[in-house]
Amino acid sequence: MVRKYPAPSSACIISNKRITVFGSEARPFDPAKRPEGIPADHTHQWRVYVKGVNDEDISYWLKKVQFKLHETYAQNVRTRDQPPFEVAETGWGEFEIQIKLFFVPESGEKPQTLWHSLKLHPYGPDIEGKKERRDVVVSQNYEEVVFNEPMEQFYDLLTGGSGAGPTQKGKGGKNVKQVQQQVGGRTAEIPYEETPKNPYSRTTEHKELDRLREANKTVEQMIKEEKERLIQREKKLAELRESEGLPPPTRKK
Ligand code: SLL
Repeated sequence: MVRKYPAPSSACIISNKRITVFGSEARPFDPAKRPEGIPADHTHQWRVYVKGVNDEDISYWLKKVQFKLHETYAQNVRTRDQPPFEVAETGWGEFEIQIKLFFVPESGEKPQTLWHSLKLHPYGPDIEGKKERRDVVVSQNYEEVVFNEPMEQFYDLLTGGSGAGPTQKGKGGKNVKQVQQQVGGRTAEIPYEETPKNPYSRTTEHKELDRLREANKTVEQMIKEEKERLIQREKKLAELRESEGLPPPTRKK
């Protein structure tokens, strides 16, 4: 029988989170230095990857990654069962890449699917400059993986333990504090500060949250501006219609 820990209360659930970084890097070929053997219609080289924050090792909980490329690629499902979890390719077009994460069996977790939009062409500010310099086009995201009810062995893996995990007999209801005491101060909670062995900490988590909040603000600002533009356009449209003697536009419900 597989013994599980009592489900932690929601206040303690952060103990079981891990972050992955996934994304792509692409660069157009220099026409003067095209590598040999690349199909003539291929314009870019690129790679898609899954890795840890600050390149930390994640193979103790991530077992394998399956990348599903566009059907125009031969053998479009590419599996990597050890780091680096990445696929390097060349091509001509952008597409959605399905990334399936498979966890170590001890985790008891089902595979998790992510999607990544492969970006070949520069975006954001100074597109022309980026094209001219043939800058690398990076598109990167973060995904939080939550291990809901880590089993004993896996708890040890997550906490870097030696297998001397809690030994209390079954019976749910023990709170997490007790579990922590029984493992001699080791904890599955995220430490406050990073250490060389564990670059993921609450500090990095907070930094990441700050970054997300900033990104959110930018998006909200963009939406606001877009709404204002829309209002202006509607006004203009109403004016034009009026000058043509047409009735004012009716709003779609
Ligand atoms: C597009 N919907 O039309 C996308 C599809 C597919 C890109 C992009 C394949 C290279 C090869 C390749 O670059 N596919 O021929 O092996 O933009």
